[in-house]
Amino acid sequence: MRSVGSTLEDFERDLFSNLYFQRGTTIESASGSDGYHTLALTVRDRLVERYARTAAAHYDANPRFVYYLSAEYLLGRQLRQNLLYSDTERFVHPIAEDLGVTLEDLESYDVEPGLGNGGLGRLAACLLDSMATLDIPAVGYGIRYEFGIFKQGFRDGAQVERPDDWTFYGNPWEFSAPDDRQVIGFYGTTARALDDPSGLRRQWTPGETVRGEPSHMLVPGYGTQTVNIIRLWQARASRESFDLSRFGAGQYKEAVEDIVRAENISKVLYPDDSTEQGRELRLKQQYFLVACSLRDIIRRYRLRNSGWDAFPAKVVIQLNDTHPVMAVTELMRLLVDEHHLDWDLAWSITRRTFNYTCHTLLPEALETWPVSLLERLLPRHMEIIYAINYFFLQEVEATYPGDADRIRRLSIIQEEPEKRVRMAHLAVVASTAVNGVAELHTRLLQATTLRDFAELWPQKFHNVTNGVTPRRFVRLANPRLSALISERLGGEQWLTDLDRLDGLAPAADDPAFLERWRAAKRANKADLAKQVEKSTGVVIDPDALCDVMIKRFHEYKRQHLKLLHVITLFNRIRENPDLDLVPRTVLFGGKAAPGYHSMKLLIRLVNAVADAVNTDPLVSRHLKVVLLPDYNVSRAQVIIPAADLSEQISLAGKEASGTGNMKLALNGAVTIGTLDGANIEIRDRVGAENFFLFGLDAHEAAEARRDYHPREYYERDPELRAAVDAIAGGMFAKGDRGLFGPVVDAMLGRDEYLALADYRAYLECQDRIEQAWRDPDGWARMSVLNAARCGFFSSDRTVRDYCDLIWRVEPVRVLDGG
Ligand code: 26M
Repeated sequence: MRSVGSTLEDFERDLFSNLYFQRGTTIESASGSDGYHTLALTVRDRLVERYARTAAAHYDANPRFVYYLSAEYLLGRQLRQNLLYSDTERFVHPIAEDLGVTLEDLESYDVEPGLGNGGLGRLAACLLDSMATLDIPAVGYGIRYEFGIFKQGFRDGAQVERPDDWTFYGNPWEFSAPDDRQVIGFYGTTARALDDPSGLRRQWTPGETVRGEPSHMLVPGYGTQTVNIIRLWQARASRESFDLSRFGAGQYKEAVEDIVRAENISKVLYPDDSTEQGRELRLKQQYFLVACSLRDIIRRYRLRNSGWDAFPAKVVIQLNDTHPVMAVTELMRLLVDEHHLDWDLAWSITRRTFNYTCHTLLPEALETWPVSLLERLLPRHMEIIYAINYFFLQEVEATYPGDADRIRRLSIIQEEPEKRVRMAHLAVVASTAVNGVAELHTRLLQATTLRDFAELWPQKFHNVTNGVTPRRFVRLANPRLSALISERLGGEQWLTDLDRLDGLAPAADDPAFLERWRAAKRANKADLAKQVEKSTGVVIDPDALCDVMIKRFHEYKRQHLKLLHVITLFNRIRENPDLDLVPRTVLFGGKAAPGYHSMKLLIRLVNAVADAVNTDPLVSRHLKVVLLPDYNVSRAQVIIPAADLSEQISLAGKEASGTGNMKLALNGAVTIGTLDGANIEIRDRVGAENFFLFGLDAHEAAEARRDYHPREYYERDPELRAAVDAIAGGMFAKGDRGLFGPVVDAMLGRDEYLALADYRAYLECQDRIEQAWRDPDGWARMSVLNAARCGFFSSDRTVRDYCDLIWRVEPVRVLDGG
């Protein structure tokens, strides 16, 4: 194996070699982009060598592999991460200095692959990072969308979406692997396999075929030699698709029709989050992902194994929500139809291979697909679903004889108002283990959404509380705090053993330490202030309380409750300009799905309120409001280290877990939150005295919703009334009472997520926060204790839980190359 060498001289030599031979340019004529690509390739070379050793070690050990199937990944930028993981950042500074550039300049060319929407996609990336760090043999499979999550801009305060052409300048981090391409089918017909007496084996003749071309990106572990990969599929037309005769006849559009149709499959990420949107192309994407991935998994299995008996011992597949659940029917089809396994054996293998993670409780987010669509698009898979359901319901009938209602509730097929396939039911039936993503979420899943399944198979259900990688979200995002932590703890072991953060707890009573902790936060806030001014023109004060709400815009997350607080502060200051208020910057970040009209209107209102606040000379002395455009992983890495206050104010029982809550607490932000998702577990650990709790709990919220009249809250609370009236009266719309009418109507009409019921408790809690902020040492103490006690929320712990409870995989150590 070729060694790249580990010295500064080696690095410098390869840098110049890559500039010349890979970029084809010279130091005299190189552009900034050339510089970036050259550095990226040189760093990548260091990881390639580790990857080669990892692949060899995995081949030798023939271990059980985790295959993580996810329609989304939000990996974040790669350059800084890979410099850190390959321990080469120290080489870059002297070389860059010689050449008169900075690492910051070069990093500005590093594009983040936005191949996901939000929490679910970022969780996938954190788990991959931790699996590599823990030496777990794993491959992530996904789709190489040509366009990722849209770029968000504002025009007159309204969200405008621009395409994310993330590969425009090339992606130096990926390798294409055309030899591993796959061909998969859609549409067509099925027929009986003549030599199969059971009738369960059938023959599918697809009406259309599409090629899947894989590329992979390296997923290095931190502090270890393991480098795993994430394999992404791009759709290409099969080779015969170009119609030369039509082209010759001048029918240019028709000549390429089939190519365009095939390549549209991986064209764009669906920018929805927590809503199920039944679109044929989305289902095609899902099947494309799993059909290509399963063939690849089987190809890999066969490199070292023969027969099928050992398959579940060597392969464990984790379904990231229901998006990849067609993998279940595809594996059954491959085993039964193509490899002629008997149905029962195939089903036993399938059930022992799959596991399913559920990420929601919202009924509107539970995927279902019309039977009519599946019959047309994937006719054989629909037959297989019927057969799986038939045998499953026989099992149910045997357990609960004559309980027709239960059979109807459990069935994979929903009958009314039209026949649809319930993807979550299929996932549960076909999986060994089903998990929720926080304790409350798992409990509510068992008590509500999946209750009948939890009764039938209680031992299938597990909790695996989410986590986040401390490498990206503390070490890379917050180098100042990281240096302080390492100094105090006497080393960097905390980065791979995050429970060690509890060693900071005594420092919470050390005034000199608190001073330095505050100084790090202050410097991070100054960095953020520069970014905010650059992208919005708004000047913010780094000494003000930095109050942060960063997450997708969704009604259940209740950005509008935060806005009612802001408007109330606005009203209070205008009524009493001498009010002794704590200076505060309220920072929002987040995108709304392009079709989610109520949330796009709310974004417009946030921008309008921000404008009113920031341009009012009296108000803006105390308060600034900013909605930072185009929130993404890179922006998160700037905002999170600067946050003093973390807003986690979803209606209790609605947020499955949240992960931003963990990132913020680990960076010393204090949480104001409801008893929802992982907030509960954060509070249990940091202590009630270091967490600002308010509002209804999940049980109270469910009760209150039965007979709820938001108007009563509006009428009884003058400050609430004034805030709502300010919106209704057109104060933020130049007097136009119509513009934000729908926002007001939603609040006073149904108020689906009980914002008005929680308003007073929320405001009182914010008043307590102001009191706490006035005691700088007391606040810093809370801040330190939040970080010190959140080691549990490392995604390393999450992956260990998956390994112990679900995957039963062992690490494979990769030896150092020398
Ligand atoms: C579905 C159909 C069509 C198009 C898109 C979708 C879809 C995409 C993403 C639906 C939901 C999606 O994501 C849900 C999600 O992000 N859930 C979040 O998962 C996090 C990780 O477990 C949790 O922390 C969050 O609480 C949860 O909201």
